[in-house]
Amino acid sequence: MVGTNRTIAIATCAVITLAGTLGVRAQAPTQGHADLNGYEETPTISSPASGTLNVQISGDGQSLSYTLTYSGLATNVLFAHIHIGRPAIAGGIMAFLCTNVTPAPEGVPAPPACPQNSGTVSGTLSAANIMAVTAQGVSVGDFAAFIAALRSEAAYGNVHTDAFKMGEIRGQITFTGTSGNTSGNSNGGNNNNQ
Ligand SMILES: [Cu+2]
Repeated sequence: MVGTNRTIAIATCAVITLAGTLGVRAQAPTQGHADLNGYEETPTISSPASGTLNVQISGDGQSLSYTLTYSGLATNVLFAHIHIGRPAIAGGIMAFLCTNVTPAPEGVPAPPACPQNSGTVSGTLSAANIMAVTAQGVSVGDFAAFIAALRSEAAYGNVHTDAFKMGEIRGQITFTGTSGNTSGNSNGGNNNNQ
C-alpha cells in the first residue's frame, strides 16, 4: 500500500510539473507592468509624482487593455503615451493612453481624457490605435510590431504635463514577474527539488 501510494504521489507530481512546464512554455506572459517616475524620463526629471501602468494582451493577441494610474502631478496633464524606446532613450509615440489636448491625434480613435493631477484611466488598444513611427520602423496600424516592442522591453509609458512637456514620469514596460508566473514557478521549484 505504501509503495502504491508513493508511486501515485510521484506520478501526480510529475504530471503537475509537466503541465506547469508546458503551460509556461506554450504561452508567453500576457501581463505587463511599468512603474513611472521622473528619474526614468529623458531628460531626467526631479518630480514628486509617480504612477503605474498595467497592460494585458488579449488571448488572441489582437488587443491590449491598459490601466494607467498616477498621482502627484502638480500641473495640467497634457497626454500619456506608449512610446517605442529602450530605457533612457527617447522614442516616438506608438499609441495614446489618454489626452486632454485638442485637436485629438489624427487617424486614430479618440483617446479618453487624462485625469488631472491624480487618478486612473483605462482603455483598450488594437491595430486602429497604432501610430506610425516611421524613423523607428513602426508602420501605422502595425499591432504586431507594437506588441513585439513591448515584449522586448523596448517600449515605455509616460505622462506629459504643462511643466514638463517632454514628459514628467516614465516607466519601461516589462513582462517578467507576473503574479501567475510567480505561483507557477514556486510549484515547479518545489517539485524539481524532490
Ligand atoms: Cu509621451
